[in-house]
Amino acid sequence: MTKDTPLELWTFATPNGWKVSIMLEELREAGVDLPPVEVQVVNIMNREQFSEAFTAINPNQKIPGLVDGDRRMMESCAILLYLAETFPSPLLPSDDKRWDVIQWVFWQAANVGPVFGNKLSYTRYLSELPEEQKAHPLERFGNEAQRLLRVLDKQLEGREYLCGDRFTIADIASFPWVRGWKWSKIDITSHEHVLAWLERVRARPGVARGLSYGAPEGETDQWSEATKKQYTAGGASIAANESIATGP
Ligand SMILES: N[C@@H](CCC(=O)N[C@@H](CS)C(=O)NCC(=O)O)C(=O)O
Repeated sequence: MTKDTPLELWTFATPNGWKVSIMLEELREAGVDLPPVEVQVVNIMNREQFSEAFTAINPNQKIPGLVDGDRRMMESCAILLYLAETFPSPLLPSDDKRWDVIQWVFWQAANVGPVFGNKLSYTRYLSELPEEQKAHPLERFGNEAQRLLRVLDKQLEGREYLCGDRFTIADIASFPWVRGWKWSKIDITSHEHVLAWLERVRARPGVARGLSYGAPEGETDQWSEATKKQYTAGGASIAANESIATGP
């Protein structure tokens, strides 16, 4: 890769997409001289995640994807690690502390993402399903989300950020999912350290710029009713869960 070879970010305005846009902006904040970044919008509401071009980058057909010269990357947390290794900064420490960060990144990927995502799906998108069929998953994912919030709250007690007094990719991984708590109807209001951390992270200029990727003008923190409708309709078709075997 030369420094002028653009990085291509294939993304959409969702929590997993924002992880990477926040990362790019936080790298800039950390003083990293990034190559040019080209953003390719993959409109998942229009099923563009199934296109041939995107599938060649991410065979799992879910945003985000990243292209850096010959390197193609899928999975938001793998992309965070890739960017952190490629462009060294305090976002991933180089000493033993990196293992604290890496384990919290994996914690997000294996727990917060799937659990918050499933809770969101049953809360907002599966309106066709009879209530009695939704009761069990809503209870299961709702309870598990609360357990994860208790873990997060405990970890944040006495710490500014997840792994200490420095903002890292561990914070970037969890923040976009937790901040969407009103949309997923996962009540975070009893978790005081989580609330304070959300505010602290949201106040960072790099985070603010990262969240603006793909968000309609003026809707970074609060979607309009029209945008909510659009996401509800798009989410419903995604949650219908047509398999890779059935194609687009
Ligand atoms: N584990 C993946 C999850 C990616 C993911 O679920 N992306 C969603 C948007 S947040 C998506 O593309 N959904 C479209 C679909 O499921 O068809 C990651 O972290 O990158």
